[in-house]
Amino acid sequence: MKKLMLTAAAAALTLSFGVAQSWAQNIQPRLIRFGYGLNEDSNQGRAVRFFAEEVGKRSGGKLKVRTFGAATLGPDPQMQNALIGGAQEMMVGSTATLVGTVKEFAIWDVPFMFANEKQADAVLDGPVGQKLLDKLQEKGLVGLVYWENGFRNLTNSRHKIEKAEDLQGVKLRVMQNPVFIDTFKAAGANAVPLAFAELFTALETKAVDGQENPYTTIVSSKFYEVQKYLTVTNHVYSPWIVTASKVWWDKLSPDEQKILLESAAAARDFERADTRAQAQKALDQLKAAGMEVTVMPEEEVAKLREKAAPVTKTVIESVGQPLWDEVQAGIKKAGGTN
Ligand code: KDG
Repeated sequence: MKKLMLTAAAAALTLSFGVAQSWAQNIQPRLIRFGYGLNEDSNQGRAVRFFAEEVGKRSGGKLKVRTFGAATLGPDPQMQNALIGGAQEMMVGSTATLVGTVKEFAIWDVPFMFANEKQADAVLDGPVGQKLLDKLQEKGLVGLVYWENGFRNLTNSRHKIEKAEDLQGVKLRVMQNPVFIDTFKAAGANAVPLAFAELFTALETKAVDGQENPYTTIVSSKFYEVQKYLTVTNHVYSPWIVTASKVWWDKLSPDEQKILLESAAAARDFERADTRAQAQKALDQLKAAGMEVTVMPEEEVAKLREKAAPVTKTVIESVGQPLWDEVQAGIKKAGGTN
């Protein structure tokens, strides 16, 4: 009888500690508006929903994330401004559109810098990646983590692109970012900066001939419906970045901030695994959809790399040699094979 009483007392103590712990956590009921640009049925959409579920679980349902896909809250730059002004709480988008806010983010746009995901993960999740996240704070944004957009490849509706010279005169939509504009101008293309939300229509109406994005985006945005040719170049690795409004973030308790950071990191791991698992399937889907797929030969990729060299030099001058050297050291440390 005595043993039974001791067990019951222990159970009561454990339960009360658990309840006390959750009460001890300072979590207020909050609604978090989280915007993103790709379709809901995309790797980006799946990751945002994963994040929302994690936040709900870790906060006992008190922090509710309402997700807004397909740029319903506006293109990335507009959402960034909404975060800075405190009109929206969170978003995920391209680092490329942050270069006007923090110039050092241009380093992630340098063509052919990362050779594989292992290098990208090591640098983005390491000290250099964190240093750039921290720079956002003085601009009214909180950078939480990087997710994976992926290696970018070319599509167009005009003709097969196999040689570097085939890009000559192609009207190619690029992100609103000076490195992408300069890189494809140097390659001989007519680079046209456009918001992602306008891209499908621009391709459909032939306002532009082509664009460049990872396979998963080409599938989820149905670009194959209006693009005949796909050229595998892997010309740059694009990160996504999860950001929050600093004016909002600073009102959160440490417990609430910890939940959001841990959920964003868990969603990062989910998203990278999902995106990498989907990449080959996406390429197979594009072939099945009738796209003519060409792998640009290494000697032609080398010509693109050479044409882009002056652009890389300009980025190094802009971001500073020390930052460039730090990234290169991180790449070397990560090794060449993933
Ligand atoms: O909102 C779209 C962005 O998240 C990103 O996908 C942008 O890669 C991008 C592009 O080509 O605009």
